[in-house]
Amino acid sequence: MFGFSKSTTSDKISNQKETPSLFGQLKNRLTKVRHKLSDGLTNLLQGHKRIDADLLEELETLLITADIGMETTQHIIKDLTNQVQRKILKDPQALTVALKSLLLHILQSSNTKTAQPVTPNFPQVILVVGINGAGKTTTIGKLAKRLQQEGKQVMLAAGDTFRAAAIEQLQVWGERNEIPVICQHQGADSASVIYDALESAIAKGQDVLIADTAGRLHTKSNLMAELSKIGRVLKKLDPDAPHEVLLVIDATTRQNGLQQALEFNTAIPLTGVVLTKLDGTAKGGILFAIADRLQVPIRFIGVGEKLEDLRPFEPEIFVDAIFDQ
Ligand SMILES: Nc1nc2c(ncn2[C@@H]2O[C@H](COP(=O)(O)OP(=O)(O)OP(=O)(O)O)[C@@H](O)[C@H]2O)c(=O)[nH]1
Ligand SMILES: [Mg+2]
Repeated sequence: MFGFSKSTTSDKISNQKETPSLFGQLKNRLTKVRHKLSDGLTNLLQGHKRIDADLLEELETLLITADIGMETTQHIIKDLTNQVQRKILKDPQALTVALKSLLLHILQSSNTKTAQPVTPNFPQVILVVGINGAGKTTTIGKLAKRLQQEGKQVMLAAGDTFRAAAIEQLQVWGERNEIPVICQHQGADSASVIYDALESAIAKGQDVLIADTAGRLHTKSNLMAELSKIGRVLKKLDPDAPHEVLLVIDATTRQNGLQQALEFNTAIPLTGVVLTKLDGTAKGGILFAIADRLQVPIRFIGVGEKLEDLRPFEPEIFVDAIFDQ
């Protein structure tokens, strides 16, 4: 049993350093991301003897096609141009180092800690939101297991009352892993299910409550309003809840992911992002666009369907894994 105490300020979602072998695995899983950014940059540099307007323009195109997004790309190019003008950045080879450092800075500057419950013995409430099929329920399963392995008492709220199968999916998973799941019938009010779950989690002295929600399109205002309601209702029991609002984004959705993040953030302020399916065809740039535009930390990345494939996000390891040759 871990010496976990509710009065400590330690993160309940821990961000432990990953081992070197995991770095290797991460590198392999991020093949597509690496191909686009790192190999793309190497190819680009081979064609240029010095840093000029052409090179910077080609770099701009590369970053945009890697899904980094127009605004973030422009910030990066502006900064690099400035370094060239001030003669800090002289040769093309140094460009990789400068770019890596700018990308890392974007990820680090948005990297805040997870909020903890203020009221003693109250659970940390993690609300998980996102569009259909992004990987919310899978992420909850992986996260719950991870927290359980750290010695925490975890409870789940089956807040996706839209799909009947969603409630059962969570119930079956909960039974198998001995994690209690609070649910009602299909069609029940999601906010009421999550409210009941928090009441129960408080009564039972749970450490963490993770609430699932139905997948919804960020463009549907009535569905987005439901999320605001969940936030309001939780505050009746704990004014600080939810402590963490995690937006799960499928990394293969490309630039649309940024739009999703902006809309969800308006409905309920996000405190973190989980980027799933980075092992697929994703180019990964969206991660930088979200961190830069929203100033919200990436908490976890999904690089596969197995339990261990949900990794706490470490900016340095991630950037190194992308650029390591
Ligand atoms: N390759 C890969 N697949 C993933 C990852 N995360 C989730 N998936 C898969 O994505 C699919 C959808 O996952 P769910 O967790 O059901 O998604 P959801 O957001 O809960 O979906 P709805 O409840 O329908 O909105 C499943 O087949 C998962 O196995 C990942 O990091 N990599
Ligand atoms: Mg789901």
